[in-house]
Amino acid sequence: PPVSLAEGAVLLPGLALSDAPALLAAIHAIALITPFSRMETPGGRLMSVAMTACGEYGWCSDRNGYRYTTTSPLTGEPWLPIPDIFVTVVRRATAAAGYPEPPLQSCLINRYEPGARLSLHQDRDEDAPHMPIVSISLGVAAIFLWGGLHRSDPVRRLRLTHGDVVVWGGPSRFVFHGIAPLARSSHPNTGDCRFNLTFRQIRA
Ligand code: MD5
Ligand code: FE
Repeated sequence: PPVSLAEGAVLLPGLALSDAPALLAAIHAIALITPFSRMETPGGRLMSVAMTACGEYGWCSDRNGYRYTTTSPLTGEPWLPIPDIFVTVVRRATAAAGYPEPPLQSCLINRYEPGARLSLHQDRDEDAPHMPIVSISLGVAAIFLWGGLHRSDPVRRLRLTHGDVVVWGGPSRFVFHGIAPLARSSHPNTGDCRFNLTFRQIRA
């Protein structure tokens, strides 16, 4: 059953569980064409999370900043279309969370290896604040860090496991969040990795 985390934020435990093998197969197929890479931050550091994307827009970082692009900086080609199985799960999740429209302009694919982390941040590179973000967790469980609208607000910890889906909308769309360093562990479907799919609307 859906778990309300905060206003606008809904955890859907295991919503993607039965589709996880197909989601992972699609991730691997995308990565054959548009490989995972560890991008550089504007500050010159290499991110520990490896990323690729699909959809009309993909998120990119380099020395010049963060932005959404319509082509992969690695291949120079347009990002691949979002696979049907992704669309199916995102529609199911947004409907279950009570949102009228699924965010399907961009899918960021994050790969966490042991020790990889995402430090506390807000997602502010999109121009569609009214649209929720849908996040699907696959593989090794992670501790999601989940703060408030100010960086100094207290941070809660939420364990996200294989097949969990979270819809972040309304006032929860702009909370500070991150992922604690991934534990060295293994999952039957992903080895020692965690994958996260994040779906967003980028342009109003
Ligand atoms: C992850 N990725 O597990 C997370 C899932 C990212 C990122 O944070 O930016 O790639 S998305 C979690 C999220 C997104 C937007 C808002 C909130 C959480 N939130 O309000 O807590 O790799
Ligand atoms: Fe984020």
